[in-house]
Amino acid sequence: MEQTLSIIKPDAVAKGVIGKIVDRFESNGLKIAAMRKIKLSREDAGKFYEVHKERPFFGELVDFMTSGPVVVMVLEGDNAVVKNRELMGATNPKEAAPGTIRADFAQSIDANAVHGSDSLENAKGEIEFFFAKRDIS
Ligand code: DGI
Repeated sequence: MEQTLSIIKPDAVAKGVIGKIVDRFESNGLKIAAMRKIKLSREDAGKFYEVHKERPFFGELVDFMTSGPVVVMVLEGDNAVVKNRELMGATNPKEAAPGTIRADFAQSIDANAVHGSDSLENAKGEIEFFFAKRDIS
């Protein structure tokens, strides 16, 4: 059984599709093991996306991720990291396969509805960034 971190980003929270996105996970064998709605500080967002610090879009990414509340979740299930990435679709919603979360709910490459850990190792660190052991069940 694997765990991965998912974030419903500010665009999707503002559109009122938290429930629809959570349904995609639950309907596809991913259990919600932890869940919290929060507003990221600029410091949080910068730390979370530290790997992208040198990229030209880093400033926009921090602006966007702090533009409104997000929902952070731990998803649990067989092959959870890859399964979540498949359900999300490609980073750019214009390239995301039909029926994926980003194809159905995202507008643009930055306002792209969801985040998901891209490896088991990163999932561990990202889960620890937001949740204590006792928050996860
Ligand atoms: O793991 P992903 O979210 O699919 O993609 P990633 O880790 O390559 O990038 C993290 C986020 O950074 C992505 O969800 C949106 C943003 N981003 C990535 N590439 C670009 C970008 N934002 C802009 N404005 N332009 C980009 O080329």
